[in-house]
Amino acid sequence: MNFEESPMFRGWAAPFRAELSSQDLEVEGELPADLVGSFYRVQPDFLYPPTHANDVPFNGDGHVSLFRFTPGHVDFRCRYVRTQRFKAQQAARKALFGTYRNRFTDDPSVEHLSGGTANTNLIYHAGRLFAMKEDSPPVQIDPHTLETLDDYYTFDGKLQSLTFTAHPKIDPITGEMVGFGYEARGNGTDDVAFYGTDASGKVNWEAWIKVPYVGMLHDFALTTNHVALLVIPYTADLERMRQGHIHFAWDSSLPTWLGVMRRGGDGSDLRWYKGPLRCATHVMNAYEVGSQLFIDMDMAPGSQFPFVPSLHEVFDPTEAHGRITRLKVDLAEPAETYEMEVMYGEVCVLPRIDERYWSLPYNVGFAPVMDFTKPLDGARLSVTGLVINTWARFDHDQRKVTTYSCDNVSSLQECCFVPRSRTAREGAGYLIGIVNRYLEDRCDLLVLDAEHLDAGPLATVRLPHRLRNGIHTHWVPDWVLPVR
Ligand code: V55
Ligand code: FE
Repeated sequence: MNFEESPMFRGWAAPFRAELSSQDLEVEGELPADLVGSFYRVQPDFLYPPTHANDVPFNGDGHVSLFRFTPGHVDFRCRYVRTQRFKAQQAARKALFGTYRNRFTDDPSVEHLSGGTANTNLIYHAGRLFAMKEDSPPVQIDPHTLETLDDYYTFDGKLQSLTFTAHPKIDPITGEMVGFGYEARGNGTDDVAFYGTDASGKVNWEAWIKVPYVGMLHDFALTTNHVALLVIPYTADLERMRQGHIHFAWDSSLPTWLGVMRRGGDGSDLRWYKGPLRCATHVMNAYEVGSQLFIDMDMAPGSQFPFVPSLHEVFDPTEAHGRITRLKVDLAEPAETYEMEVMYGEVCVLPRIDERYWSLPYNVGFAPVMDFTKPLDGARLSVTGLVINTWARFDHDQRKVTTYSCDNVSSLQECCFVPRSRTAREGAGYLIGIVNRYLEDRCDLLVLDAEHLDAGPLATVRLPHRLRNGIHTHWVPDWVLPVR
């Protein structure tokens, strides 16, 4: 196919395909003097058009942007990640990998290569920056140049899992990074492997478990002493893959399962709590108080990805509306189900926090919101059918919501919280992220005061071109990675 054939890959959604460097982006307003560090983001960006008409945006090649903030200046660069897939296709000058995470549809010449696209998220830990896709090991890239350093990073050979999540978390107390791989012994397998690495990047924990059914495990919950996973019914079935379908199908006949186990253990204490059919991909944060575990996720009644086939019904956009929901279990009780509380009415995706509070009791969250009370313009229709026009801050102690909304010919991408300093109180700092300017075919980067979202941007950093809708973003402060 060519890009024009699918609304998922044409117009605003067309691949960007270029690699650029720009010094001193234009700035309107005032850049805060203490906003110093590196803002990373990644977008899926097909270098060559998909080989299969059923392919999905999640299968694009990882294309990373860096906005480097020094006092008074923002410098930009963007580069493709040189994954094994990217290098093979670049050399062949065409696509060799088939549809989304389906190795049966690949050209036989790439059988021995990793299909990872590194297109989902980035994290900086122990002096290394990783670009990640949940179907493969992390890819290590240079935090200054974005050059690819290791296209298959296995933590010194210790990563036995064939996969590693795009959502590892760093324990702010111990400095450990904890993550996991699902379908860890290959596509369709029910094995999950957890890994911890210490503050120096050495593996210090590995535990293998089995899941009740093979579903998408996009994110996980980390608390001081536990990890938790929610199995949702984007199911992976080798038979369907053999027939040429993408990796997942939404199976609304299945329940969700919340698995909870101790960190550092061998997995034998794993308990499964059943819940109703839900779609929930991202964890805002999780924490424990005594024997109680709290896990905050954006949760929807039905499938949230229209491009993933549903087995039993047609996709319903209203069923895709996710709301921040607190899942609760008390490990001292013999319960077989988890409890749920919908915390806010706002329809949101991609929740974030002040990550100095990862795994700990916390009060402040952020998320892009679809505010249906604001006028929506057709120009802003995203590929998921959801139009993000608002960034919200959630103060859990008062259940208070504060928002910033863009104009009705723009839309917002993921937001990212930047603490004002190493020791600033929770939620004191900036909220930054990309805004799509549809009428100008351009993007800006917005900088807001995270405690005064309703006051509008402090600074608008102008890009001379558009970027695609990205997936996730990651801020690395100057005190972690010096940029001055
Ligand atoms: C997600 C994103 C992916 C993926 C699976 O929920 C799940 C987000 C960008 O790729 O492959
Ligand atoms: Fe994600």
